[in-house]
Amino acid sequence: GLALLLVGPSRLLAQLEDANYRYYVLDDPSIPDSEYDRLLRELEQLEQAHPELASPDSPTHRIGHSVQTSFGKVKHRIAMLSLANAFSDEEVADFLQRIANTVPAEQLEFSCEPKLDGLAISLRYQDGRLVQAATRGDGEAGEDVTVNIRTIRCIPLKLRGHGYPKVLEVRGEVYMPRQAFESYNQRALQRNEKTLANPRNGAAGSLRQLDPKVTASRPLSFYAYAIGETQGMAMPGTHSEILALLRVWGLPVSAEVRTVHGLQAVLDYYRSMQQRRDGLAYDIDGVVYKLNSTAWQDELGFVSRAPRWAIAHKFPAQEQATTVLAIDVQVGRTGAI
Ligand code: D41
Repeated sequence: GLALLLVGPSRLLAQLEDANYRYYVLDDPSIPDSEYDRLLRELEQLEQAHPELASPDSPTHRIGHSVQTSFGKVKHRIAMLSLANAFSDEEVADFLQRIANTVPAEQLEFSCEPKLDGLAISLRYQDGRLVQAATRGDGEAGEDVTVNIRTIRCIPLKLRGHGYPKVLEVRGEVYMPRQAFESYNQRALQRNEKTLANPRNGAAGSLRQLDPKVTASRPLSFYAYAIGETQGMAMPGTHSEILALLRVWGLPVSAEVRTVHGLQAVLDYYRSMQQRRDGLAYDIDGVVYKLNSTAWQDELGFVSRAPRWAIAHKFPAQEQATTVLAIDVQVGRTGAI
């Protein structure tokens, strides 16, 4: 009996973590949602009966109880840089040319990624456990949104496996998938609640909630796109290998990431993402090119808080300012305007 109890929660926990990984990171679900919910309820019951066996990293502990009065401040150990923008092929060509002045031609390899329209955050893992999550803020310091971030189901509370560094900071974007945004607003309308203006505002507003229960009710998601501080392990020498490792450790990375060589190839990536834009599950406002070699990244450094080795190639804006020319008011049969 005792042996079963000891094994019970940790086996269930492993099953739930595995199901989560297959669903959110590999995009290849292993069990139906109903089975996941059944396992979660089983774990809940076991933990209620034997609280001493419950792990703080259990999926039953994603939502904390405390409502905060404000967010603490977090100084980033490594600044979160901003991204320079390119609005045309010529500006991208200039960006590559500047790099080519320093970097040999055969090293002009770029990791290309969609540029998600969300909110940049930094996750800090210590010994594989999520200990802190902070917004980007001004890049030097942000706000402590740990309790809110913990409610996002695709963000692992514990890293997978054993090969991760003692300290690992993961940078990425919190976003609201388009379909989830639509469903959320439909429900809000039915209940006479406030709707969200757009997925980006939805993501930002949801993380700014002082009550984690409110954040938990918002359909948020996350993609990792960089690392910050690491301790206790040498990281690979290319950005694409780093992303691949983050994925192994259980972090969601966009399936659209590609490694390509040279100007023509990055522009081809831009065109193909532009074509596929409407079919993606999330809003993007462009793509990002990052020089793949971290040694050459370090060599290039940064100017005015933006790395010289990365650039955002923006799509033409879809939202435009406009002028209302006239409003025609009609009076209905019942007198309603
Ligand atoms: O998808 C994004 N919004 C995105 C943002 C991305 N895919 N990559 C990014 N990479 C960086 C560097 C190169 C500085 C690590 C970023 C951002 N930065 C970024 N997000 C907000 C400010 C900067």
